[in-house]
Amino acid sequence: MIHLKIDGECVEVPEGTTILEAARKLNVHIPTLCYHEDQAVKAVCRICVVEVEGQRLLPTACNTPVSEGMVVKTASPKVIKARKNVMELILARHPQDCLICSKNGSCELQKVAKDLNMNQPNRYELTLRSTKKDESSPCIVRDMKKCILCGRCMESCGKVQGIQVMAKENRGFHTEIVPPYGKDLVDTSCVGCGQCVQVCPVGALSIRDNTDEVYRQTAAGKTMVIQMAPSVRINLAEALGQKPGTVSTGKIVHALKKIGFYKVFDSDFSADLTIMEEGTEFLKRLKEGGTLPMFTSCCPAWVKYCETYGPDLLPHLSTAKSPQQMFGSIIKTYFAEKEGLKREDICSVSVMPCTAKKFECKRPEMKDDVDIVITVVELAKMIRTAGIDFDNLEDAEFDVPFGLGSGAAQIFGITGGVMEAALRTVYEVVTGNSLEERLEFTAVRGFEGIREASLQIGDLTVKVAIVHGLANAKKVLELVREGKADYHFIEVMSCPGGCIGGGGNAPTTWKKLAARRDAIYQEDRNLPIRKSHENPYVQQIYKEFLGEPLSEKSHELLHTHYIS
Ligand code: HC0
Ligand code: SF4
Ligand code: SF4
Repeated sequence: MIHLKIDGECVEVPEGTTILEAARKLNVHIPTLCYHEDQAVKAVCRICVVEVEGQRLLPTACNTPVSEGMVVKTASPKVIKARKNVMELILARHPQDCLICSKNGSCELQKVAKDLNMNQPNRYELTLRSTKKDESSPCIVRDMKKCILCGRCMESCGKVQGIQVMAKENRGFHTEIVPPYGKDLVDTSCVGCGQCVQVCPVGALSIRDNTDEVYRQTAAGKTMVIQMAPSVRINLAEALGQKPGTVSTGKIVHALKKIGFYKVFDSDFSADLTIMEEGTEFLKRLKEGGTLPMFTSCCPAWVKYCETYGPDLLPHLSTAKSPQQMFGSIIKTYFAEKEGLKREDICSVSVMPCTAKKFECKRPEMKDDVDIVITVVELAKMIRTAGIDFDNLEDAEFDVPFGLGSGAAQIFGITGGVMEAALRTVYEVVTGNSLEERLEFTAVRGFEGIREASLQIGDLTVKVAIVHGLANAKKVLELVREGKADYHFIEVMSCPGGCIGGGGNAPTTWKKLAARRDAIYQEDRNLPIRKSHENPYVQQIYKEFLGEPLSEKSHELLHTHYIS
């Protein structure tokens, strides 16, 4: 163990600990910008400089290991002067339009500047990068004038997703982080997952904002209908400042009503519908010798990835649409008919933890089933704009008949959840036995990037794999290609942790993901119905409208095809 003093306080830490980590142990705050707790240390921004007794130069706390007897000052006049100088240099290349920036209020640069009390005019002339704003993607907006070159986005896209859409180009003063050959984002292999947005400390990468469209359609007199994804109830309160894992289902429903939605429905309903279709498709493939392993198809970033990097493997993808799109189809047909409305009278909105869902709803084969997707972050902004006192809002109930989902649907939002939901139903359908207290398939749970499990279902040993993060998916695709993956069923979600870690949420860390995970599993346990096939409204819609899973009508409305 190493003993040192930070700002006069003694601390004992293991060898190899950095000054930053040791300071955090003492709750001493050292500002950071390029540093991110889940990423490799980069030490490029230099805002975390500290003073170490006996050293003339100021080391960066994020990458300097502690040593025995070290005496550190984290906020001496010399340190503050140096940090202000670093900040002046950053601000000399950063637009000062904070009031109209998407990151206003949650910008890490803004916070560090405020904490540093930058109260003097900048000594350096403002010289912005000349890059144009890239609004080509339906999911993400790039405004590289605001980039501070921290490199976090490159690590998320490259290491977590294995895609590397953006890279550093040019040198020194002219350095930029850009897609290859000056391409617009929409012309690259970007899958729209938003993981780069998640880690961007400033407004250089932001979620495409579709909130104005919601206001426009409401003002135009459309019948506004919204569906809420499983993770939204877990993550929305956090985006409004509550602690991670604060569930606020009823308050969100109430807020959406106040904002002007005629019907507020639950995507958990259509997640149950997905299990009926996807589970039946899986059993059909098993029985009839169809293409296996079957891949889940509810994550649009994964679907796009598969289309781009594994076109030879597209027959493995389930043809089931995602719950978002299944719901869209039902709203514009069955619901419209019941309400005596034409499809064009309805504006079908969804609130999702996901940026890629904005792209999914625009795929031509999805028609206009879902007109607008807003993310958790956008809904949080709408709630603030409407002046709603969210914390003190009474709970309200979802509308019927699409306001009821099972616990199985609820866990769709976490990695392994779609698989677990499918297994609950497939097990009971195949064996005819009730799962009772063995309902929780803990073998498919966890945060390891690739997990596998074998389960006995009747006479069959079903082998499944669960993958999150596309860099992991890449490895599994390779195994399938080489014929080395003896799985029957593979779940892939692009975002670390699944949708609870989606790009449309407030910034995520593994620590926050653990709290969101505990909340989502608790929600499952709280629900009276925990298996998709037991959802009475799902049973009713098959009886009244769809017939049975994989019927002609189901194929027409609930299934899709892929484009290589
Ligand atoms: Fe997900 Fe979904 S669970 S993708 O992870 O399948 O976005 O939360 O809404 O569609 O239901 C996201 C979350 C959804 C869909 C569902 C699935
Ligand atoms: Fe990469 Fe995803 Fe960002 Fe696209 S959205 S650049 S794929 S991290
Ligand atoms: Fe969207 Fe979920 Fe896929 Fe992430 S894992 S891209 S949030 S559907």
